[in-house]
Parts: sequence; structure tokens; C-alpha cells
Amino acid sequence: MTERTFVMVKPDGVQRGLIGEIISRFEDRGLKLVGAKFMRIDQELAHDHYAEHEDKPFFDDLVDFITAGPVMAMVWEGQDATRQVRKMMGETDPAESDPGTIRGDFGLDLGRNVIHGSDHEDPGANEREIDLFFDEEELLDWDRIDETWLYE
Ligand code: DAT
Ligand code: MG
Repeated sequence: MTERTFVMVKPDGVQRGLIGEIISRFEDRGLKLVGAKFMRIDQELAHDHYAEHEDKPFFDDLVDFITAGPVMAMVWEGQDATRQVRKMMGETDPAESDPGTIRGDFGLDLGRNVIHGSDHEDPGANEREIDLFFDEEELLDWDRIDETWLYE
């Protein structure tokens, strides 16, 4: 069940110096980084990425926020990666997120929730988002030296 999932430290997480902390959590868990890009999201990409929320009242604020500063876009690989990353992120609203989760440890407000991860309940969302942000040659196939001890 090895799969890849799209993860992004949002502009608030970047500005608050949380890139390293967030990467460490996924590395420590055993997930493998296969792509990363420090970048600024433009209007078009923001609209494509959040297309499912186009009709929501918070859409314009969401686009303004995600384009307001650099983001750290990443692809992480591992067993059940999409669902495990979502569990590590917490709930959409940091106020409802358990301590120990990324949003529960680093956020307080729904509109500043630090991190994005592909929706595990939307089949294909991970691959769609990876394709949106990365070219095939930007993703690396490699073995982590601890993999034989991480998986049975
Ligand atoms: P998630 O980021 O947990 O996948 P989502 O896909 O439902 O959540 O929404 C995307 C982002 O939109 C979310 O990270 C924060 C924002 N958002 C969601 N619901 C909102 C609401 N009711 N009011 C304001 N912003 C909201
Ligand atoms: Mg979502």
C-alpha cells in the first residue's frame, strides 16, 4: 500500500518558521520525501488547487491567503501515506485538533491552519495535486536506508 501524497506548508507556517519542524515530523515517522519545491502560488494555481471550494463563501479569502507568501510544496511517500499524513495534521480547524497533531500544536484559527495535505476520502486527490504542482522528473525514486527496519 505504498503511495505518494501531496503536502504543503502554507504561507502562515512558512512565516512562522515551521518548515523544519513539520518536515521532521514526517521524516521521524518514516515517510520518505520524494519531491520538494519552495515556491509562490499564483492566482491560477490557487484556483485549480482549491477548485472544489469555488462556490464556498470563504473561497476568495482562501485564495488571498494561499497566494500571500511562499509555500513549501512536497511529496511524501510511504505505506498508507495520505491517510497517515491527514491523521498527523489533525482536523481542518486547529481549535478542534488534538494536541500532538500539527494543527493542534501550531494553530488556533481555521483560516490559518499551517498545512495542507491531500484528502484521503477523495480517491485520486493525491495524484491530482501532485500532478498540479510537480513535473514527473521533479520526483525522485530512492531508498531510505532504514526501510528494511521500518516495514515488516
Ligand atoms: P482541509 O484543509 O482540512 O482539507 P478543506 O479541504 O475542507 O480542509 O478546506 C480547505 C481550506 O479552506 C481549509 O484548510 C481552511 C479553509 N476552510 C475550510 N472550511 C472553512 C470555513 N468554513 N471557513 C473558512 N475557511 C475554511
Ligand atoms: Mg481538503
